[in-house]
Amino acid sequence: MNKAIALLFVVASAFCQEEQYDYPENNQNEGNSSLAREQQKEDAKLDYHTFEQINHFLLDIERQYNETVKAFEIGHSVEGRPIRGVRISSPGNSQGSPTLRKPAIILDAGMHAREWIAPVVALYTIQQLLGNSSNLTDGLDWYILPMLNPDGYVYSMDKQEARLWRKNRARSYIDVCDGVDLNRNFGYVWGGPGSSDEPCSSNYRGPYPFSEPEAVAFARFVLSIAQDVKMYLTLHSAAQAILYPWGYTELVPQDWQELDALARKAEAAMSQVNGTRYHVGPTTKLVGLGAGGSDDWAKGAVGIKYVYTLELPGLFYPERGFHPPTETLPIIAREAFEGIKIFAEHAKNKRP
Ligand code: 0X9
Ligand code: ZN
Repeated sequence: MNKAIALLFVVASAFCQEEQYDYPENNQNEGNSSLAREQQKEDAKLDYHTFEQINHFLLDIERQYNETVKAFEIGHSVEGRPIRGVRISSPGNSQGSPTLRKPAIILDAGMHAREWIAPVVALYTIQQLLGNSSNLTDGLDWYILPMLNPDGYVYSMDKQEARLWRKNRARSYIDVCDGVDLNRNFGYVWGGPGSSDEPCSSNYRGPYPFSEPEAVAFARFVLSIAQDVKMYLTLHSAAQAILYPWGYTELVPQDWQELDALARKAEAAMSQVNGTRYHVGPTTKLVGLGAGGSDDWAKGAVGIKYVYTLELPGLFYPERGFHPPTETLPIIAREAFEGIKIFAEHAKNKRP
């Protein structure tokens, strides 16, 4: 385990000391309504997905909800896999007319290969948004990209020795080590502290900013819709925390109090599900420095005000930090979705 990751584990497990992750047999907040029972049945089916399943899901959901969902492709990975997303937008949306444009929110996952829980939550979010009871798509356009690093993900699923792979699969022809950490490759204060110039490091930032096609594809996509985007949420694991910028410095942005207040509101809602508490704070304070992240770039370079990295849990089960047992997935997903709802409500009120 490299030093940065080891530190993350030490720091995060220190934070998590008095926080037991209790998986309940019956969630008391659910009540007994038939809707809740239906939801519980659906949730019980949650499982990890292969890359093919994720793609299949996106295309399938587009077919099923063709009024609301549009699948799109932002580019390809090093090994040529498509990087896809869906736009979820209630009918009546009005591309084109500036007066009718809606605010937008971007949610991504899968930038780090081994963090398998993140795409599970992204797909769960899509399902919930399309469910009967959601009005979160009225007045808000969603762009959800569940798998930004398909090569790394496939590699981490292919063989047991690669289970903890984090980076993409860029080939190094000079060195012995492959892969770039996509969350150190973004071009805002690229090369700063908490990123490595050593190809064998799991925090290797790449040879230059935006050297990786996955990061370029995502950045171009964000820029193409930037004027509508009010919020960017990026799903990672497993520090059980809501992080806001900066990751490149110990300083905080001038509007940090607004970011902090909203994150605490989201965390309060998340903790209602099952009592799980998430840490809230600036990246550097909670998990240490890490320059070149997509979050810093989204805020610093693109100017999106509300930017959060949601670190899902995993450390409550230390030997399987990146692989929470399947039966805990419904709770993790529900907790995350409660937070995402709070964030989205806030984004909705921000006009483009
Ligand atoms: O280090 C990271 O990239 C993220 N933690 S993880 O354990 N999922 O790898 C945190 C990202 C926070 N943001 C920045 N460092 N910019
Ligand atoms: Zn991560």
